[in-house]
Amino acid sequence: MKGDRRLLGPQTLVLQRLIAPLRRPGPFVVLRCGSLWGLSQFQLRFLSKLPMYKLISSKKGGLLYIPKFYNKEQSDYYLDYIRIFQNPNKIEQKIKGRLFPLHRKILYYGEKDYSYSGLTHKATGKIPKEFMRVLADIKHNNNITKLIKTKNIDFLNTVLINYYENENNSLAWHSDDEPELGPDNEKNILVVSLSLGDSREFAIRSKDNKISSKVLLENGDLVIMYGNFQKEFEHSIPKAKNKKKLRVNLTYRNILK
Ligand SMILES: O=C(O)CCC(=O)C(=O)O
Repeated sequence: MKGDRRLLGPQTLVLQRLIAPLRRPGPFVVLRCGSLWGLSQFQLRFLSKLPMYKLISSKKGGLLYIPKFYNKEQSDYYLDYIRIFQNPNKIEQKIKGRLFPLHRKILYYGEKDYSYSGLTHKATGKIPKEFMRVLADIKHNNNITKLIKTKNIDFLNTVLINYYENENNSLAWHSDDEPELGPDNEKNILVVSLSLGDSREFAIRSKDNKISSKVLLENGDLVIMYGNFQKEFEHSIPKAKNKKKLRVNLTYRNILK
């Protein structure tokens, strides 16, 4: 299975290196979902068609990785729609009072302003219905909602669309932990992230010991960060060493104020 191969190569070893030191304070493990959850044969059969991995997991939160949440046809269709009908903006970021061009283009839809790392995206209104589709598809997948312990994810009210046009476009280390993500933002932030187009590495690093690891995100892969993940970890999209074509990432969050 393709999803398995991506985790069973050197990346698994790297992930285990990340996970191992974290085991001491808490039970962080790489789980192949289905193996430890006492699921019925029927559920296991379904899960084997849609493998999911808790790459980082504790009672308080984690990172769920679902390779091929959308198949190639669905993902290509979505990417074509975004390429043809959406117009991303070149953004400038203020660092120490000076403006610098951001290493990627961005488009934002949401009911509230969203500010981070010296830039602000202005509210536009509700997420357009073509982008609500992803949330509806997650909501109808009981296996996912059970694992992230959130039945209803309609409360996510913004989508940030990142365009990585080539290998030089990147996203620096950060956590999604801004105050507008909620009063509970140390313990409970849900971020849903869909990848379309070319593959890119998604890097994760522990804030505590700075040990890092990577997982390759491909066309149609879904990542869900939940609970206290943002408190404990940072993530980034590093520049790629080899040539890359367009990758578009849709990231859904709940902005409160
Ligand atoms: O492109 C990605 O996969 C990550 C996006 C992300 O981390 C963000 O928008 O904060």
